[in-house]
Amino acid sequence: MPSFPPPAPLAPTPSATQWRWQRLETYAFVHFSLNTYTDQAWGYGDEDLSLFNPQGLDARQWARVCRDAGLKAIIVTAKHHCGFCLWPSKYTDYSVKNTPWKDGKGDVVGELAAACQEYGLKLGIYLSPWDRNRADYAQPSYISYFRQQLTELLTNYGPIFEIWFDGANGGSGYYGGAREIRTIDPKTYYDWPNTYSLIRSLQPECIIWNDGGDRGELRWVGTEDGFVGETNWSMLDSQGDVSWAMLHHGLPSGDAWVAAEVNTSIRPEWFYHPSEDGKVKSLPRLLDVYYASVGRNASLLLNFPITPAGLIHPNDERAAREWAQAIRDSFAHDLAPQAQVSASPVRGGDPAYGGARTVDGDIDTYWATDDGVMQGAVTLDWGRPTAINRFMVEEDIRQGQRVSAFEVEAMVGGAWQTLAHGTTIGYRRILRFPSVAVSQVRFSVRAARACPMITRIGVFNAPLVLRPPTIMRNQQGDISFRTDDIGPFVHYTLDGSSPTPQSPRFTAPIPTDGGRLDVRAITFDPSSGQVSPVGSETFDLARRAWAILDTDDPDSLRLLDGDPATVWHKNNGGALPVDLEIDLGSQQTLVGFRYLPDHALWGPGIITQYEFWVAADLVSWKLVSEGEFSNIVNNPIRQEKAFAPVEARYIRLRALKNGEGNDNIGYSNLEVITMH
Ligand code: FUL
Repeated sequence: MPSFPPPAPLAPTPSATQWRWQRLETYAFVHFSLNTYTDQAWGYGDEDLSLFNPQGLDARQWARVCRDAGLKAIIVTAKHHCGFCLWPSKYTDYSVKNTPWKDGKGDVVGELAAACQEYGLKLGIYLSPWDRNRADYAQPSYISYFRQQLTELLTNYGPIFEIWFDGANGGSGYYGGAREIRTIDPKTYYDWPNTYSLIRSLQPECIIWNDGGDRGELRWVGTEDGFVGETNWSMLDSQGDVSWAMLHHGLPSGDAWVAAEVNTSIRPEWFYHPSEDGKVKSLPRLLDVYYASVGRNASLLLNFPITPAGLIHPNDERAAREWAQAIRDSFAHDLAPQAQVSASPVRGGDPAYGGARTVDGDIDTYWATDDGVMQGAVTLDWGRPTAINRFMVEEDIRQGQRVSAFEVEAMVGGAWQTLAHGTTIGYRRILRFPSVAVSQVRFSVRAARACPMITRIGVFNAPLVLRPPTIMRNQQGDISFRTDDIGPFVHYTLDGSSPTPQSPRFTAPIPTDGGRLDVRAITFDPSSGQVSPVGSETFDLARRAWAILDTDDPDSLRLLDGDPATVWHKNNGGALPVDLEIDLGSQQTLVGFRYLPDHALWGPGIITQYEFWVAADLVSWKLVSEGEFSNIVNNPIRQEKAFAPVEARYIRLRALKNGEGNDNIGYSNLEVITMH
């Protein structure tokens, strides 16, 4: 028992619900709807109900995979933007009850609720505020409908731990046959305060996520790519607008506790698309997501697209299991409790607040300094060289988030050297660095909002995990690779076969004949013998003879250099549409195109509405594809559109709209797909 009084809490602090939620750390999303059967990211609301027939649906398989992957809950898209309901809602015909599945007697939400209960998981609900099917969307009566549905979902399926209100709102849709664009103001239209009261009355312990016009109890982190800012405060202001930077970093001066939830899909898109079966995130990528979410004071909501049969795909299941195993292996042996631990200064000189409290396995004890003392250090001494490559640290956030700058140093061969710097800590911060043999580690708090309260320090030596290289093809057709790992080699094949360390090693760009290619590559660490997962990319004919028309800006060639890291921007001096016209150099049979936007974090100029035109002669253009790149702003992945075969020499990608509503259009890469 401390003889010296503990520090006073530093407002704001998490509610009991927020604290319970934070301790879940990782949980799952499942995306399943009519989109699953139409290969779409966003259904329009007029999709045929007879398409929905998941003959092999097994919610117990979803729950088993999630439980085995260490995920603590599942949030299901009970209703996505298309308005289709996975439960037999009394208030619409557009639901499972009018599908062939189980003769209309099925209930996906009900089956999942039972499976979650059986596997010890919590259940969460995604209910899209935007409904592209509903005739009265944008009128007041829709809000009653929305609340009736919410009432069904929060009444009939047991405890709901989280409710998810998506931010995508208003726009084009079927709307009961009107087929028009409807605009709403998400701040006023949904009347959130009364919806929140309804939630509280039905499920007082349910946590609210809302990106649809009001502050929830959790926040989106401003990207669907699986990472929050390295600086990540769990606070925001309760009033006023929230900028993207605030979503990504929180606000140290914020007066409300609104912690970060990182949401990302195990594949590029949220719903199932057969073309993504080979695009499941690799183990290194999934580990990056873990370190950039749970390792940065956020929780992780990891999505599994459900297949048309009604299952988590075996590739996704394998990836999730490998990922969970790698996390278990990385943190299996905490070296910190084996060290002699000391701290300076210590609150009131009382050992109840001493350094040893950071390694005692008790989340209710901590190292703390005196009030007003914002700096101090904890030293761990092993007395002999010990290999380490991970440092974990946790604050007692129930007393408020405090630390804003810290440093980790190590005694290496008799001298102190810096291993890593950090800003915020929060619930948990994990730092990675190359393995190094150290005899001591010193963790120093350099700045804080109030005296630091550190509940845990962990030190680990995680197994090395290599990542597949980025595969690129330039305009000439040469192949090259890029790897973030330092030291390992890249080995590749150009014929679609699996590469091994005996395959050719990449040293310089590889010239090719410009034909179609199926390239595969690995990174290989000769010192440990370790090999990365295989990366793969298919390329159409090289773009050797391509010429970008109507520009003499040399930077425009960036959209043909094959490097996803380079971009070119074009505008018309104020007016849309913006056309990108290209001469392919010869007549070809085209069947589709691929567009990679400026996908840097919040890269500007992402095309959301497009037209794709072709011509044989620059005079008689023909429109061959048009529509939206659904969800591309939040998830700026490569878009691929197919169309009926057409002979053409010229192509035009017309940007009708971009994410910002201006005429600045960004292109990282543009390719065509030719018939073969
Ligand atoms: C986004 C939606 O528009 C996507 O389709 C997906 O549901 C994702 C989780 O949220 O905003």
